[in-house]
Amino acid sequence: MITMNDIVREGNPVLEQIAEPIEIPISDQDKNTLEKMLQYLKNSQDEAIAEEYNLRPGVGLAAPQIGISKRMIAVHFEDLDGQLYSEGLFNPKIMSHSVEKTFLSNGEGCLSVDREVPGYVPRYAKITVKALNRKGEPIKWRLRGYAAIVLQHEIDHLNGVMFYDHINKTNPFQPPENAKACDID
Ligand code: LHY
Ligand code: NI
Repeated sequence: MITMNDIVREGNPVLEQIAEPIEIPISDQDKNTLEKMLQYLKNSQDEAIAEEYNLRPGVGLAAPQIGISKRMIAVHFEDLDGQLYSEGLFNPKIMSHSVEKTFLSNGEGCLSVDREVPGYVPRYAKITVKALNRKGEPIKWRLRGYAAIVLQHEIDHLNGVMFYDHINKTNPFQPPENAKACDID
């Protein structure tokens, strides 16, 4: 199983690379890796398991974060209206996005970043994502708010982008233009 020992931290060049597309047909090895990534998220949200194995809770994980420079991500969370997103995605792509932006009022964190980086992270308020799910079937998700934020955070990792790259350096808490805050926890 994946634990925090497998998670690479900022400074590791794999987090700065553009990840390679997954080849079709998807190999059993890639499917296996993605299944393990999703399992990490589920384990990390189970209090007993997380305590036993010292897992930092997460709602999303991208393959470069376990040192694999390939375009796959896993997500496991409920959005603000209770809809469950629990899936592994191959070659996820943002097909379109709103002009309107949003940002988490509490800022973002990252499993690969062992420090707090304060500031608002501007994100598109709505996105449409296409991908292949963990069985290899095509999916299309229309997302807004929190769900849109999480997916943008993870897809950024496939492009070598960290959440703090988006924070305004002179004024980290300057509300982004055209943006409404997204409140969670
Ligand atoms: N995981 C973060 C986590 O805490 C993702 C995240 C996304 C945090 C948006 C906060 C806001 O689950 C990762 O760092 N994955 O890359
Ligand atoms: Ni991250």
